[in-house]
Amino acid sequence: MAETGREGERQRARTRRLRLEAALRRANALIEVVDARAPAASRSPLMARGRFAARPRVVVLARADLARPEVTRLWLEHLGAAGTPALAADARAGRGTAAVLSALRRLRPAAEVRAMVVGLPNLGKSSLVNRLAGTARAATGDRPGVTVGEQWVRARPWLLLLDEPGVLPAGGSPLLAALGCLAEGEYDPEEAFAALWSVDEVRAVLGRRWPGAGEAPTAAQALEACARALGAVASGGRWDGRRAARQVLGLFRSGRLGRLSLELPPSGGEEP
Ligand SMILES: Nc1nc2c(ncn2[C@@H]2O[C@H](COP(=O)(O)OP(=O)(O)OP(=O)(O)O)[C@@H](O)[C@H]2O)c(=O)[nH]1
Ligand SMILES: [Mg+2]
Repeated sequence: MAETGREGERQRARTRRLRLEAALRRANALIEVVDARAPAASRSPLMARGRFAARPRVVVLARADLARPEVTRLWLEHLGAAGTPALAADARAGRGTAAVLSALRRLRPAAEVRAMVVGLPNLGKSSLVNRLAGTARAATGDRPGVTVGEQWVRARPWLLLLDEPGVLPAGGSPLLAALGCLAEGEYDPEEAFAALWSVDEVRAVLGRRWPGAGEAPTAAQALEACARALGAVASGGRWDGRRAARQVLGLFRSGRLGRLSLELPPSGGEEP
């Protein structure tokens, strides 16, 4: 049974890859969208593969309003030093999107740019398409899986954008779940909490907010401290870890824990 599930997942991943590769033939550029809070972990593994790796691109660090500006700056320097035009954007407020347009124009100054927008689910790809086009043509929503089919949007006389559904690496990961890339029911909230808690800066923020959550020796004990502070109690008076984890994840995703970056760029000059 488990084997069948894994086989099914492999098949679906293959189908998605083939569909994206087919779409790529009609595009001459990529807008690679990553999460500014974790630009390496949220990078689609597909982007390092042959056909995708060779395509001229602009990397957009999306949801930059939720990341620490000084860390985002380090990422932009790191990616820029590796030769990739990289920009930070907040597609909800429209910040940074004019610079994305200029970078796209510079990719192919004399030709029509047909840019495919790719990245993990729920990072704000469709919101970015709408901002670049100055319309609300692409459907957006506060959960992964809103875009279901591909859609070309004319953004400028010289620019066509291809909005694509988000593609997750097989199996996802607790960190990607914490970032909001996995649908409810497809991940364990307590594991996603543990992934967040393992980041020093997040631990410090949690500890300042809820006594015991920062210095607890394990993620489970930290979660218990959060559950007590949040009043997340299940029937029988036991603390409710799942509920507390969901609440903390919600606070993190909406920025109510403050601006947080989960990764620093590597010190060398290579791409993430
Ligand atoms: N804080 C913040 N939220 C954003 C930003 N861009 C988009 N969002 C929100 O993130 C959610 C997902 O946005 P979408 O544009 O639908 O994301 P997507 O990548 O197209 O998602 P899928 O189509 O499901 O893969 C929405 O609730 C947006 O309002 C941003 O820069 N900052
Ligand atoms: Mg979308």
